[in-house]
Amino acid sequence: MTGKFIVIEGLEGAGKTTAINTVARILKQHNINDLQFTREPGGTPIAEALRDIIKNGIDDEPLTDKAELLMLYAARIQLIDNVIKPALKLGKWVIGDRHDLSTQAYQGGGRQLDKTFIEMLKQQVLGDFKPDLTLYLDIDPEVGLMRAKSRGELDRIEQQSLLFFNRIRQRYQEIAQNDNTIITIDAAQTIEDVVRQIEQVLATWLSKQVSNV
Ligand code: T5A
Repeated sequence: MTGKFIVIEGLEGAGKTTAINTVARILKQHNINDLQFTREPGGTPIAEALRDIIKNGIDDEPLTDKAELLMLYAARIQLIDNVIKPALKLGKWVIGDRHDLSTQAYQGGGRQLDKTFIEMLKQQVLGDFKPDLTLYLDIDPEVGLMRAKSRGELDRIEQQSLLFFNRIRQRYQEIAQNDNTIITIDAAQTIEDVVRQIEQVLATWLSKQVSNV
């Protein structure tokens, strides 16, 4: 039996780390122990090198929006082909810290890159590969960035304007509304309530997977 691919999405400081730990704990409670964790961009040596460039740039050279987009897809396909697909084939369950939805939201919504161009790249690079389930942690960017800031310096993307992050949130919400593999979690709640909501949502989803077998 092949594994499943579950992705956690959301703005900076939405609480993805807590959500990932919660998902892993619940899967283990359901005797799903063979887990593979990934993060994007990153997760292979080449993808991690690209992550560093995407997050920090190199010297003062401006990184164009299109180059950023292409690097994200280069990193993603390295991860999918070398880590995610082999893991799923072995029956492992993969828990992803971000995936393609981030590109739709950040590069599509935030950077306002052409939708047709992104869609064409997505089709060429990913084909019909997509997560089985995405938990989208919805947070007001002002709250999320404040949480992220409290941990230290902000990177190249985190230094963008609030308007940029509001556009990202709007795109996340639009896509989530129209895709029934994406479940929205209210990330403005206390950590305990976020954990409880994820527990409920995942238990329901898992019971449907069992009844579909
Ligand atoms: N990117 C990525 C793109 O532009 N396009 C893409 O296609 C992809 C894949 C990745 C950057 O790349 C961009 C998006 C990002 O800018 P990253 O370092 O992985 O960089 O950034 P994030 O994924 O945003 O990581 P963060 O660590 O900033 O966000 P998290 O993981 O959501 O935050 P987390 O869980 O560490 O929580 C932050 C703090 O808030 C507290 C936590 O304890 C922690 O201190 N917290 C709460 N506090 C109160 N109430 C709650 N409910 C809380 N939940 C967490």
